[in-house]
Amino acid sequence: MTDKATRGAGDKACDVDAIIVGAGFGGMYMLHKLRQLGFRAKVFEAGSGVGGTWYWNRYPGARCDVESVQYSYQFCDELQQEWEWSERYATQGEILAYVNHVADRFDLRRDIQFDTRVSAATFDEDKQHWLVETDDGARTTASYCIMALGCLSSANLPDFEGRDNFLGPTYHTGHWPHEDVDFTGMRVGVIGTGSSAIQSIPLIAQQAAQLYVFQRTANYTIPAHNAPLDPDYVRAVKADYAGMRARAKRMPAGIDFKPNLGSALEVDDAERRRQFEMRWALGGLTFMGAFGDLLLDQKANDTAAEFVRSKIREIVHDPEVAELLSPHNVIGCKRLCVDSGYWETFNRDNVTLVDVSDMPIEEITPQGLTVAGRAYELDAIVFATGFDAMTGSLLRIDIRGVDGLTLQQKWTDGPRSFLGLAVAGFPNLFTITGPGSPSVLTNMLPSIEQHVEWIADCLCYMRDHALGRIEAETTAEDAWVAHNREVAGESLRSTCSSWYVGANVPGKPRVFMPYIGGFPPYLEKCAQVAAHDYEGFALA
Ligand code: N01
Repeated sequence: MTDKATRGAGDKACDVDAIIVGAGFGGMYMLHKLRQLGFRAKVFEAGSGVGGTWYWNRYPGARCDVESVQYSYQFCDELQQEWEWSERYATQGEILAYVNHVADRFDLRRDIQFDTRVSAATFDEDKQHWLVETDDGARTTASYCIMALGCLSSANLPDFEGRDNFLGPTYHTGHWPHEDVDFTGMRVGVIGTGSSAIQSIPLIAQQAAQLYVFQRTANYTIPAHNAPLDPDYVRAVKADYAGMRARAKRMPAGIDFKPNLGSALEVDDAERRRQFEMRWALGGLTFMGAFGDLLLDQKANDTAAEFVRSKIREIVHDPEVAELLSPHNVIGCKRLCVDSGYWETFNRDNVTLVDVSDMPIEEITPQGLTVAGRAYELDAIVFATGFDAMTGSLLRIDIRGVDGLTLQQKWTDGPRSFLGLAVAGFPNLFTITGPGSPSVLTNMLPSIEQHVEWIADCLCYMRDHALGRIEAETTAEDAWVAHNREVAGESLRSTCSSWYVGANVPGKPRVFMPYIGGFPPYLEKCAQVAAHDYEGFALA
């Protein structure tokens, strides 16, 4: 046992006070914050560079669907003043340049061990610390273990019959090569029509001789209307960055914009159309802010869905293709996509939409793939098939808590956590934007920063009070899980087969994973827990 005098300050017998897993936005800021507070911290990162999701997702057209001036750190005003975003929606390359700038500016790399994957993390009850094993065979001990794995970082590669038989190159959008991929003159197949596909298809279509898009479920997407940023707008944002950040924190998704809170059903057709046209012209995710009840009332939702279908019919010349592209599920239930020229791409002569909704892809062959007995000859295949979201990256690490309980065992029926920050049975373990927190339903950056700051405050509290162990109480966890389930049930978002509920991964338990109660009440709850001496946690 660690003696009381050394506890809380971080057990000096440990290699470090905190191990952070992942060097994306979460891990980078966590490292910076803990170092500032005098903790010894070390990051393990599987990639060769910083950036997490933006390090891996290099497919053509990859950009953020949250505006660049908001999808950025706010913890350092000098940083947000000095960095210049060039476009309304930043490209993957620009975001990667930004995270590299941050890593340099705060000298983060010296405490990040790249090209190192964490394979196991075990809580040692005698010593009250974590033992973390990495794929280089090393074992590192720490008082705290902080998982900063990202919500969408474990690729979902469906087990298609014959998948490995294909003779040409295959790509997954979430693990795109670092060197340029040139599809010029090729027959390319893209499997999937989620955000990654919707962003990459228009660009792949410009290169490929022939592009086949294999669509299982038609998806909703809103034009980005991306453009270079107006310097006057940037000046205005920078003059009141604090104001924008504060307004964002009062919004359910942590994004500063002006929603219309009225009902879609209480206005006449002309006014409803006017509101949708206005949001369509603005572009992007805030389309769902056209009315306050779009995700609460099926009839209200139907009006938005029909509006988008009418746009598809306007844009896509071939009525049969337009119909096939038209989704008929709840708009906004799966995450809304944001595109640049997606629907228009289906007017190109070299693009063919293949419906695999009723008749799935039968087999991948050496020359391509077959659907409904028809062979599609391909030179390259792009799997835009998404992620084992929110839990995938945590569960592929062998995490063992009290009494040897594994996280896999604990989460057999789906993830359970207190606030998406901690799990009962796993003391001194924190999850940045873990399941049960708003995370993917918000702008990830403020959500990440809030978690990092909450964890950092918690570790300071532990140090100040000479405490060495913090563990979520089962009762607090149960209550939070029940609350999550209740608020999810109030939203149409929980009603469809999305990755939010794990439906895209065969065998995954169906649980609505992110917290849907909104960013402001979540912030309040986290602050309240901390203010009441970490109510809901057992401290020792
Ligand atoms: O993945 P997805 P994604 N046969 O799961 C299809 C974020 N993101 O990488 O809908 C045939 O959405 C699947 O079909 P279905 C964002 O949060 C953000 O595109 O399950 N098809 C679907 O069409 C996003 O939501 C940005 O029927 C199969 C597609 O593959 C999240 O990442 C950009 C199949 C997967 O879509 C995931 O997006 C990109 C099968 N066996 C991503 N299995 C930004 O803009 C799966 N599919 C910030």
